[in-house]
Amino acid sequence: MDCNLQFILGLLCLLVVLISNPASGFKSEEFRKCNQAPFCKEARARKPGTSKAHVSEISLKDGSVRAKLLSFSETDEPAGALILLLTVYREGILRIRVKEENEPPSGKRRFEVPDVLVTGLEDRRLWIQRVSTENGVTVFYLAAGHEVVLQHSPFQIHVRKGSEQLVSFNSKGLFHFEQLRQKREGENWEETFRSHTDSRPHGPQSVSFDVSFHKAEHVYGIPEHATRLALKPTRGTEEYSEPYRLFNLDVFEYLEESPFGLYGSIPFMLSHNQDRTTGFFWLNAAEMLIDVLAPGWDKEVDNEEKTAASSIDTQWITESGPLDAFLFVGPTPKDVVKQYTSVTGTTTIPQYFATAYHQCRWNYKDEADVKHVDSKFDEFDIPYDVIWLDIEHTDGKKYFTWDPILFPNPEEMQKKIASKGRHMVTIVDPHIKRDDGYWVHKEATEEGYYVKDVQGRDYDGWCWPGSSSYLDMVNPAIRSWWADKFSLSSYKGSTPILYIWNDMNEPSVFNGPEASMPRDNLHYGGVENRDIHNAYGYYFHMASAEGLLRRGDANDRPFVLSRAFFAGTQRVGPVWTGDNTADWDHLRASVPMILTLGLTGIAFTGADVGGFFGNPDSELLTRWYQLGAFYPFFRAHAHLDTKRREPWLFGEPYTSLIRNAIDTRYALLPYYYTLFKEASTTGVPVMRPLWMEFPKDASTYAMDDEFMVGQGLLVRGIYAEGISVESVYLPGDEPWYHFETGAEYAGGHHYKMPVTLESILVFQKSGTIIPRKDRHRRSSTQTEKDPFTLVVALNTAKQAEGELYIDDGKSYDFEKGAFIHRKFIFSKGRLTSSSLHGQDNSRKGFSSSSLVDRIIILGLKPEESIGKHRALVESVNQKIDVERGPTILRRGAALNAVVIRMPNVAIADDWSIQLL
Ligand code: NBV
Repeated sequence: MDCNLQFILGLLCLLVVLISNPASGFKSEEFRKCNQAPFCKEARARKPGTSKAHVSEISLKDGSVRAKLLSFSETDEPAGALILLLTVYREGILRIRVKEENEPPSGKRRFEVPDVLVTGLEDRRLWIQRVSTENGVTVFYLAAGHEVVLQHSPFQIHVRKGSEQLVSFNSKGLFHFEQLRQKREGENWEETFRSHTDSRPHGPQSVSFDVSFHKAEHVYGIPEHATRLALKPTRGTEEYSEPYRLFNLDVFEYLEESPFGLYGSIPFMLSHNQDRTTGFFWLNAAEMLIDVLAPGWDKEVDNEEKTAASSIDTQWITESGPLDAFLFVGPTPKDVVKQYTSVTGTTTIPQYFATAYHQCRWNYKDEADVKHVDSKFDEFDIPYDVIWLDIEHTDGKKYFTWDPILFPNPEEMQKKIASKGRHMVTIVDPHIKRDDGYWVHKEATEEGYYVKDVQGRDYDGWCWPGSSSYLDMVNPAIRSWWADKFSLSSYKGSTPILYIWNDMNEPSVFNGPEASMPRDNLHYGGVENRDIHNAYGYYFHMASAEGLLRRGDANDRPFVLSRAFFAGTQRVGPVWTGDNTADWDHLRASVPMILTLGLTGIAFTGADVGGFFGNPDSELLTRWYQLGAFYPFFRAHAHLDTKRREPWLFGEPYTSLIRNAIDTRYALLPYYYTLFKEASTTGVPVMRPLWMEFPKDASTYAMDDEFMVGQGLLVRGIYAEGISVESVYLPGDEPWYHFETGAEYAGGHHYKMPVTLESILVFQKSGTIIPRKDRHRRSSTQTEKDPFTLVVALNTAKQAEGELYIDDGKSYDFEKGAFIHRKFIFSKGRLTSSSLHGQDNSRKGFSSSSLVDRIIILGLKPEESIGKHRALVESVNQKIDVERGPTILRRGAALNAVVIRMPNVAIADDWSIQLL
């Protein structure tokens, strides 16, 4: 296309964005509130106890409890019966399903989102053998002493252990199920919001109910919102007046504190108290609103249903879709995430390089710019692994192309990046430019691959390229076709070190309702966007990742970052928290946002370091790097209009401080990778709220200014300017060691600690062993053969343990056993390394030549008899010297550290070292 025309189109496009999003920031009136959506308004207005649903004809069918659910509301006209199905899965999982018994008159069935539940889930089903029915309740066994109590009239479900109720469904009587029905004479189902009319051809079909978490102190989860970790009530208090909204949207300049729905949705909530964590997941991809009801919210209702002050009641409302929910009994926080991820999958283990530092900007202008940035990292001795290209690298926003003037030799450019062990990422968005000369558009049009508008035409919306259409990713055949677009032969100019970034996949449509796709748009099988909306981005992400998998020999783990997400996204790739702002509040908000994503299954996440909109000053940028270095996904990014802010541009001391922050991450990569391995097998996130590690400590339940990385590190960010003293809480009854200095602090105390610009507050928990690689390199790939440092932090019993997981960092060979998994135990003055590989220790051809060249032991006091002079490497019967006393730990002076240098034991071997 002619360059001028392209420029004018680009300008036009920007104009559209600016008109809909003037620079003044977040515009709440652009988003539909609960009282502007009749289904939500009505559900919220319902009084407790209104639902008169009752169950009858309870039977056991194929190992599930089946019952009829009748006359669910006094006010509703009689409709056909509903069918209730209760199913039990291993490890304490109850599934609750409610469906229309008969085919709805229109023939439309509620859309059940495929591809979210893991394959093999049915194999973990437990056959319900027996139910006992007495006094209007049916009881059956769930797991580990838990029972399910189905009350017949009014219909309620409770999960209890002994006499203690844990979670209840419909105990407040808010259950409401609008059955699909024929349109009545003269009835108008259309709904208008701002300038958009939704034809709603299938009419009202909303579902809502209440869930009570008994004795819960707090509830958590249901991303994505920029809110605190412990969810604040949305009714019965002044603070929030809107429910938490789950509706994937591209929200311009989102506020750092609001229940408005952002880019992704996971309808999974956790509750926690000292003895119990539970969870509730509703598999439904339609718009969902969730109210957290403050104690006493129902006080105006004078009946026995009143909320016990000790429970947290929640109301769940969707516009459409099925009632298919899962209840998890815990009892611990880790059990609940394990249970949830046993249903929706765990985070796939990323390639090693992807856990390192990423350098992004909208946009690195051209090949010379990429070369310049890459070389500056080397000049300033700052490691980085990936350089990213945003939308401007393409030829007129046609994805899979390169701007011929700015990026004439993309393969050459990537080769240079690859020569330093680095990688590149390009952006591929879902809006396809409606340009007859663009092969993707041509094929998609010919094949009929686009999402249709309500009239059945290819939907035409406005986005970066101008007039655009959107691929119907719900269709597996279209996903497969899309995946092939990533082959090296199809994606010209791509090389095997090129990975992908999916943005705008909510999807974002500049001129659509709420800047997204109309709800009555049609997908594969006649499914309305209304029913699939929150999963659209997930399908797009899935198809892109499949493309990377197919492109080579299918043994290269894909890396595709996505902005939109849904339950199950963790199996596909990482997400980030979208367009934050370069201010202190957004820095602070990044922590609860990432923690929430981790709790709801997505372990590989981060926020734009530096803040996307606006210009951070040097202090904010430094603090952001210091915090971001501990995010599971560590990427700096910035808006097109911002000033350049690569780490060397702020001068000293900032460049050095940022380098130190990035170095810290590189040193900790072995630890992070081991945590990703854990997340991929257990679902337990890399970055964890304190209460996940200290579930009994009530003072941690609402804390989200500090967090844990694995079991070993506690991080407390600095979220304000000019701080010289900061408070930090160190939980538990065992000591902690300052990460920089090794200084010891007793657990179970709040401290006021001096801070300088040098670092944020980080501590290693006693009783842990953390593996590191401290050598300075250009990129993570270059550290492969480097020796390890083990930091042994002793508890009061003078013991510690830790793990290390290594594989080739790239392929799927680990699935065949090609990995090293070590367990380190320090006890009675002896450090041992043994294999956790299982019975077969052959490692299937994978080995590592790396040695351990330094062991740092924290917590041995001078008066202790061992570790004074020597250590014995038992396998080779060799004595080596031990250093004691102040030594350099990282940058500070290490107190009480005992250092064993060059024990020269191999990381892959069994060995033991005895302090003498
Ligand atoms: O592609 C441009 C940006 C991107 O840099 C950012 O990370 C995304 O979240 N994109 C949004 C679209 C423009 C936002 C104003």
